[in-house]
Amino acid sequence: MFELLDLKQGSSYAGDIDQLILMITIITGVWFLLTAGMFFWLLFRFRAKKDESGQYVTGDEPQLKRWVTWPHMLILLCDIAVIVMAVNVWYTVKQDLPEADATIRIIAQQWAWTFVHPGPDGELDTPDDIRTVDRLYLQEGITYHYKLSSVDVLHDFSVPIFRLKQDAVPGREITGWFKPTVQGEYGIQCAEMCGIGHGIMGARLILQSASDHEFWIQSNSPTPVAQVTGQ
Ligand SMILES: [Cu+2]
Repeated sequence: MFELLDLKQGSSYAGDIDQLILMITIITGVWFLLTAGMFFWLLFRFRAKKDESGQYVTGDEPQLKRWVTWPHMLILLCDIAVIVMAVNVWYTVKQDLPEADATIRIIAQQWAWTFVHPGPDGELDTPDDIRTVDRLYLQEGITYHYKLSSVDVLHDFSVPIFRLKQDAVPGREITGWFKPTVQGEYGIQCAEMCGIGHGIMGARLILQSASDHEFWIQSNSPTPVAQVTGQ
């Protein structure tokens, strides 16, 4: 279904989030059809007729109360099912932190994204780090940790293909993770109103194969490997 809509899933947990949203849509959709159907059936069944006056119903009678109590119980059961599924997915995406193969830094500001990629040494916060603006280069198939911060106001790092959204809060460094699963070029956007330039605060995500990414790192590192390793 998601393939038909061309909603490409680009991270290891994108499918879980889509499943959850689909389940919620189905559950609420079924209840919507049931209640709307019942409503119109009652309108038709008890429509005004000649020589018949309306009946006043308080709803206190047990045989009438059932029509409220039973659907109420069933909806509570659906609520519990949705909560269990949602907490499960939330734990995977936001609470759990699988071991990282690489770590990047994401810095939000009005109105651009700065990305800091580890250089040839694979370590962040070393002289060979590669800084880019509005272009994030990642390798598919490996697990990343990101360290997200903001230098001014609230922003939100949103990557639709990952189904990821994370607020950037001034004064805090927020650590999260993702594992890209496809190659290609995709959109990144700011998903928190952050001032007059909010609408243009987009960036590009370039997901590369291992060899392409290695080539990108080697050709963009500000410091030659020899200087860093002392060889
Ligand atoms: Cu913003």
